[in-house]
Amino acid sequence: MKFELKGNDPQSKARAGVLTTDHGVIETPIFMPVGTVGSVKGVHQRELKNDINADVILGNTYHLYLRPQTEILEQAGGLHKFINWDRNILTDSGGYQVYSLSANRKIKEEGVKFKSHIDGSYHTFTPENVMEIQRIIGADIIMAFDECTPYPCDYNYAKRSMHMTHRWLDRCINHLEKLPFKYGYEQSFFPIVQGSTYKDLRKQSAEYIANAGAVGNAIGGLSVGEPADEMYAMTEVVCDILPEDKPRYLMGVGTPINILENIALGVDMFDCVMPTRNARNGMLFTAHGTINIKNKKWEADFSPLDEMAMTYVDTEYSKAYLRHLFSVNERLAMQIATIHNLGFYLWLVRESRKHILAGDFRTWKDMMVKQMDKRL
Ligand code: PRF
Repeated sequence: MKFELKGNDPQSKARAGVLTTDHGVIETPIFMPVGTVGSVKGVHQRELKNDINADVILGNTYHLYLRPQTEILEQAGGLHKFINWDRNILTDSGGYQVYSLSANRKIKEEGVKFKSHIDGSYHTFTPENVMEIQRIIGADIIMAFDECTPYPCDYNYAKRSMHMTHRWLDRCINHLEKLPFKYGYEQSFFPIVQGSTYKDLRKQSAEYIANAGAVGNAIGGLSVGEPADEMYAMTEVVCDILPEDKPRYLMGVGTPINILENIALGVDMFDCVMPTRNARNGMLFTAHGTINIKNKKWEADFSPLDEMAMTYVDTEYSKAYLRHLFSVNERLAMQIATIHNLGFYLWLVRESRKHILAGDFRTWKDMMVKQMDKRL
């Protein structure tokens, strides 16, 4: 993997870069649509490519390990082939899903024993087997196995957990060295900073992670319920320590405003279920604020979904039509809303990149944050 910085915003810490892997080029800042179980819910791979133009999508080790299971993915020749996606894929390690989804889990130094949310069966994730599973899934970017602490989190718990995440990182790295690439292309490994909402812990963790010398670094444990200002304070501490010349990935963030604010602090990569999940509930993101398309207010509004026309659905369908589809429970409603929201998120990061390169990102960002902070 190669990462080149192409420009910096003079009024903030925002950067524009180019990340190149064996599956293509990713211009940063980037947003990665979440495709948990091998599909970005509600959109075809063809739409992701041709209409939304996603360069990279996310998969989850936890879900793929439970279904279709690693043997099937191995027989398929990896996730790219299985889902017919020849662009980039990043897999999360399960270090978050295990905590948020499984009915039951026991965290120990060795690893995490958990109960499947599907059939109640018991499994164990360790730093070692999670690396093995991610080799088989075959994503271009794979993540360290970590513990994501909840919010709020007691200082002593956060500290102990952070140290365990660091020891787990060493185990991930040692084990990966013994595991060759399976499918003839490179996989890049990203470690994850933890430390809850404590500046001293975040600083310590960022130093530990920076020392690992990985090709890219991630920030975890944020956007778990803390106020936005606390999130930004943590990102700032961490970005000031993580190496300048490596991509920085903020996991599971966030709203369009969160994304712009974190870009301004030096983050390059984002993922979040928000554009897809909220779309399925009828929430549309636009440059002028959010819309709940289910409201009666849109019943006879025949104007295009979004005048800014980031994807074809924005001009081909009206607000009234989409509202109708939601009210009669048609699945096309979710598909249209999902394409719109992902198109908007990708537009937002691409527009950010243009403004970083033009040198006026900070001014544009402040204007956009004000403009998007509305309910229409
Ligand atoms: N760790 C991992 N994945 C994650 C997170 C984390 O802390 C988060 C936190 N927002 C989202 N996804 N492995």
